[in-house]
Amino acid sequence: MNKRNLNFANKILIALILGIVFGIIGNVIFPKSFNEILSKWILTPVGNVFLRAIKMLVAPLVLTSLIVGTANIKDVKKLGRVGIKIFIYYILTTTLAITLSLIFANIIKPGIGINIPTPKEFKQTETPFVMDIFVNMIPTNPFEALTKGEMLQIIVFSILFGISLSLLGEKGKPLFNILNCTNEVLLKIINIIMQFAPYGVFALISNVIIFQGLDVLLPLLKYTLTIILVLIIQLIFIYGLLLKVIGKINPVNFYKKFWPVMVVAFSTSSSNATIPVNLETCEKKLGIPESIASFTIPLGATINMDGTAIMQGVAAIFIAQIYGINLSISQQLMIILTATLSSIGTAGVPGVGVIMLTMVLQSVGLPVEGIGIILGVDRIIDMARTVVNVTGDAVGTLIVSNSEKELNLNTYNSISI
Ligand code: DAS
Repeated sequence: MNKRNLNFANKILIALILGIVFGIIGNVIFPKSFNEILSKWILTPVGNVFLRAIKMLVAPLVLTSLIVGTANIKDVKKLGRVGIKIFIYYILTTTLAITLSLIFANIIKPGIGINIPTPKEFKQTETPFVMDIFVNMIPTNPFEALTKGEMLQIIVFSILFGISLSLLGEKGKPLFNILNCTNEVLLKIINIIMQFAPYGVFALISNVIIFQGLDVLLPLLKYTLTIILVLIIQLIFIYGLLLKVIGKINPVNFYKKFWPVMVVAFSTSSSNATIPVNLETCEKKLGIPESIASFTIPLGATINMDGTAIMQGVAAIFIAQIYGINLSISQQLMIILTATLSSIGTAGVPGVGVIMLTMVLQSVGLPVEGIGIILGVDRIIDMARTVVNVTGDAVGTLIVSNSEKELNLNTYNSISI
């Protein structure tokens, strides 16, 4: 287990438990008037400061990580077929993952059972005509899109900017390095903000339980189990089927050899930290050529996050349900679009997925405050979804390698694990 990460996960868990206990005590023992003062003067401000700090980063983080992420695809030109194939695989599997998550979240309805009043300043936006969604994705002024937090416009501009930057080749290197460094700075800021997550989690969860009582725990458990269920389906059923039917290889060999990589992903909650062991397993145990793995594994760790997309899909439906908001089909299609695109911009480090969730919620006009309810359990879910993120990268690499007749099937089928 990654010691530092484990300590942080423990702190979040302790904050969650203490927040629940304190909330129950407040709900059962404290007089309502005292709870209102406590909430108004301490819990709400502390929770909102933490949420605002997260929201502060979304627009610049999406901008820089999408530009850097797409500019990294410069090798597509060099790698031709492999780059195009792996990119199509990324988009298809992430879209499938999020669609699965929406289907299960709509069937299980984890957020039904409590009705939390929407925040005072929240106003539900009407559903735009579906074609307007696509037209409005094109920003007339990218700076205005940034200041207004128009996430889809920021995404479109960032992807165009990143591809153009990569086409500049060496000339674009200085700007790429500046943006890459800016992205690193933003991730460092996230790291600092997440150090305060235990306080934010305590304030946010106790603030809900003090007024809602224990009713909120069951939906939170259903939320967590819904995500775990879809993650398992994606990990075993979807990837197993893709390896068997598309990759035309025996999936059992893959899982037998890949499970140590899953353990590293689970304990670090970081796709980036898992890259070395993922690369070594792909090349030494799965028979993938270094020329392909060295391109697709780091790229996948940056722009391919099926597990994160699953969390974002379930979270969006859960948050709509707890606030009693009905999402139309076009809004749910919008979730698929923004979560698929946001997974390109999600860096492979702990906890970034929930920050990008802000963007998905904003794109369909859901209260971002809902993140405060799920934040307490997000650390545990992050460990599980990172396993799916890295496994999806390796499955795509295997399928593409075999389609290029470059997979060493003797190594892949050898029993040594
Ligand atoms: N934990 C991140 C990863 O490394 C993704 C996330 O936060 O959702 O894959």
